[in-house]
Amino acid sequence: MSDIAAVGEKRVFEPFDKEAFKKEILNNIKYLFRKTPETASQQEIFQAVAYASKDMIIDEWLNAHKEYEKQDAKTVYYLSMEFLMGRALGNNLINLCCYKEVAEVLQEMGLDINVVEDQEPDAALGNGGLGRLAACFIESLSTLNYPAYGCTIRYKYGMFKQQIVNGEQVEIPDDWLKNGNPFEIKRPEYSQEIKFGGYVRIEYNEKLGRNIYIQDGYQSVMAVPYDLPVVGYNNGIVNSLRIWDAEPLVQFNLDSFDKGDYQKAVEQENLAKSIVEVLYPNDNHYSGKELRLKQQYFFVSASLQQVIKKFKATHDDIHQLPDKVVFQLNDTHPTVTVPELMRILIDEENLEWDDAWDITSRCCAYTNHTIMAEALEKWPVDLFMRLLPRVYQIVEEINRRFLIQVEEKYPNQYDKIRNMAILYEGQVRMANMAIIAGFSVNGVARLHTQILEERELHDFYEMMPEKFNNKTNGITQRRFLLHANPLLAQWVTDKLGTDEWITNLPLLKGLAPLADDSKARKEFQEIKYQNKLRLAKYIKEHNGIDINPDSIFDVQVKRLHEYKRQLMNIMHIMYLYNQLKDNPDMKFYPTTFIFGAKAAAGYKTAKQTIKLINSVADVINNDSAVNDKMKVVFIENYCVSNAEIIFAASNVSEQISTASKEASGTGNMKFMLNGAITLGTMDGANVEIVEEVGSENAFIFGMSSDEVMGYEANGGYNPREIYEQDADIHRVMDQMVDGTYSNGDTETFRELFNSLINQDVYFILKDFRSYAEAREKINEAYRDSKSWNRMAILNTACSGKFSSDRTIEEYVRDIWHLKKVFVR
Ligand code: F55
Repeated sequence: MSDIAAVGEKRVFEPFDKEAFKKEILNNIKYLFRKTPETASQQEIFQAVAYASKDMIIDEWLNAHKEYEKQDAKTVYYLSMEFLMGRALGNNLINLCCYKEVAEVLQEMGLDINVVEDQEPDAALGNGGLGRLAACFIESLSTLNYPAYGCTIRYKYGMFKQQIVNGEQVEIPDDWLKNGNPFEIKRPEYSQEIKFGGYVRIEYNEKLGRNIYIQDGYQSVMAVPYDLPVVGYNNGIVNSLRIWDAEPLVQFNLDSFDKGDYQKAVEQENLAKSIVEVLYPNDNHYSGKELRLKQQYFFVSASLQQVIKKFKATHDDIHQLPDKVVFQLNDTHPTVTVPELMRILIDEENLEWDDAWDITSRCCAYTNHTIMAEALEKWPVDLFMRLLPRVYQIVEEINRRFLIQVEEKYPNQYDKIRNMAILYEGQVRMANMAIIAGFSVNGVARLHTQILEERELHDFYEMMPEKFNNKTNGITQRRFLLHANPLLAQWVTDKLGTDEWITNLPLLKGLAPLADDSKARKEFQEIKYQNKLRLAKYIKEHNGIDINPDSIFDVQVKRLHEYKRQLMNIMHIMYLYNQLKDNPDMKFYPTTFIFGAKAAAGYKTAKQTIKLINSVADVINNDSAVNDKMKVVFIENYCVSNAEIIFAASNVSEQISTASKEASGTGNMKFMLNGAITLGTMDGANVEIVEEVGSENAFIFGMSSDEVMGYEANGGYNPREIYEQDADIHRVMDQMVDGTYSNGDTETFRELFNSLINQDVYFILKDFRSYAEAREKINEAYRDSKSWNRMAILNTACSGKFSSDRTIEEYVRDIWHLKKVFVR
C-alpha cells in the first residue's frame, strides 16, 4: 500500500475523493473567475482551492453544531481582542486529513501546494503571544471535541506589515481582506445593536417595584458577525471563530432630504468605520485610547447579547446560564464583560442585583498574561463614564459592595483598599474588576502564577485563594510540527510507528532512546539541515542575504520589547565581533544570528534597537574578515507564516528575558518541539522546559527572578560600575555612540546608551557576562555533533507537556467543565 493511500484511509469520515476535488477546483476557477487553470493567477487558484476545501468543511460545521444543540452542550466563549490565526488553508487541509491528497491533485494540475498556500494572507488579528495563544486554544478545543466559540473583532487592518528601510522599521497597513476571505461566512441574522454615550434616565417601574435605568441620547452601531471555521483534527468537529464587523444602523442615503437623518447616517457610518478599522499594535503596553475602549465594549456587548439570545431560545430560566456558558477573558481587554453581563441581567432580564451577580461571577473567568505595570489597563473614570454611562454605574456598585467586604474582613486596613479597589484615583482598574467578579484567576506558567500569588496580586490571593490557579501555556503541534516541519513530522511518525502524537504529544517521549542511536541522530541532523536550506532560501529571496546552512542558526524571534532583551543579544554580537577582529584565529564555530521582531509603532527604544541590529548586521555582513564566521540577519515582517519556517530551521532558541518579566513565552515551546536548544533565563515557561528536558540539555544563565525582584525592591543597581570595570562591555557601549555602527554619527544610538548606563532597568549589563559564558558553551557544544544532536532529539522528545491540548484539558477540568461532543 502506498504512503499516500494510508493517509486518505485515516480519515474517520468520508474518504477523500480526489477526482471530485479536482473538478471542484476547476469549477471554481471557471465560475468565480471565468478562467482556466492556465490563465488563472496564483491568487485565483488559491481562492479556488480554498473554496473547494470550505465545501468539505461546511457539512461537518453544520453537523457539529446540530449535535451541540441536540445535546444542549455547555460552551466556552473565549473572548479575546486578538486571534493571531495565520494562514488557514494548509491547516484546514491537515485537520481534514487530506493535505497530501490535495497536494497530489494540485501536482497533477501542474501546481505546487506550497506556492498556492503562499498566496493566502495571514489572518493577523493579533500582536504576538497572547493572540497566538488564543489561536492555538481554539484549534485544540475543536480537536478535543469541545464546543467553543472564539469571539473577536473583524479588524479591517490587522497587525501591520513590517518593512526595513535604511535599517528602520516602516509600518505598512495590512489590507488582509482586499481579495475577500474565502473561509468566512457573514451571519447578518445575528446582528446586534451596540450603544455608546448618552445618559441614563431613571424611571420607577410599578410592576418591578423598583427603579429601572434607561440609556438615552446614545449613538449606536450594528455589530454584524462573520464566522470562520476552526476545524478539529480528523474528528468531524468544526467550531467557529466569530469576528464582529460594524455597520451603520441607518443606511447611508444620499437622497435623504431629512437633515437630521443625514447627519445621523454620517455619524453612524463614521463610528462603525472607526471601531473596526485597525488592531492596536501594542503588546504588553496599554494606551488609554477611547477608541480602544469602544472596540472592547463593541465586541463584548455583541458577543454577550448574542449568547443570551441563543440561550433564551431554548431555556426559560436565565439562572441556568452558568450551566451552559462560560466566558474566558483573555487578559483584561474583554473585562467589560462583567458589568455588561450585569446590565443585561438587571436591565433587560429584570433580575435583582444578587441574582445577577451570582450568575455573572459563575460565568466569568480571567487569565492574566503579564505583571508589567505598563500593560495594566486603567481607564480614566470620566472617559469610561461618558462612553458607557449605564455600565459605569454598575462598575460603581460592584466597587461599592466589594469595598464593604474588604472593610469587614480587614477593618481599617487602608492599604487593602488602595490595592484592591476597582475605582481608585480617578481610574477604573480592569484587572481588579476581573479578579473580583470572576470565579477563576489564572497565570500562564508556574513561575508566573507564583509571582501573581506571592507578589503582584497577593492581597487578592490572601482574600480569595480558591480562585487562583495555574495553566501553563501550550502550542498546537498540528501547526507547529505537522504543518511547519513535514520532514520531522514524518520522521517522528516513522520512528514511533504511529502518528498518534498528532493528538497525543507526550507520545514523543518514545523518541528519547533514539538520542543514543547514531543513525537516528544523523537523520535528525539531516532534517534540520534541509530545513535550514529552506530558511536560507527564504532569507535569500526576502533579504537578499546569503547564509551558510552549515553555520549554527541562533535565533531570537518575538515582539521587540526591552524586557525581552534583544539589545543584550545584539550587544553580545558586537562583543564577539570585536573578539574575532582582535583575534582572527580564535576558536569559533560559524554562526548565523537571526532576529525577527516588530516594534509597537510608538515605541522609540524598540525602534532604535531594530535600527541597531540592522546597523550591526550591515557592518558585520560587509566585513570579509569575519564573514565566513558570522552573519547577522534581521528577517523582515516576522509573522505566523514565516515563523513556521524559522522554528523548523533553528539550532538555538534565544529566550533571554529578564527573569520574572516573561509571563510564559510560547515561542520557546515551538523551538523546543522542533529540536532547537534553549539558551535562556529561568523565566516564564523556560523553567518548565528545563524541568522536562533536564538542565544538561539546555543552556541557562542569568539572575533568578528572586534576585531581580530583590534588586528592584531596593531601587535597582548601579550599571555604571560594570561599565567602568568591564573593559569589553565598556568598548561595546562606546561603540554605540562613537559612530562605529552609524557612519560616524554619535547620536543615533545615544538613548540606548543612556538608558543602559543610567538605570538598565532590565539588567542587561548585569547579566551580560553570564550570557556570554552560556553562548561560549553553546558554540563549543555545537562542535560535538553527536552530543548536540542528542540534545536536540531530547528536546523534541520531552516537549510533550507543551501541547495546547494539555493546556485545554486543564482549563476544561479546573475551570470550564465542558463535555466532549462526538458526531456520527
Ligand atoms: C496586547 C495588548 C495589550 Cl494592551 C497588552 C498586552 C498585549 C499582548 O500582546 N500581550 C502578550 O502577548 N502577552 C504574552 O502572552 C503570552 C501568552 O500567554 C505569554 O506567553 C507571554 O509571556 C506574554 O508576554
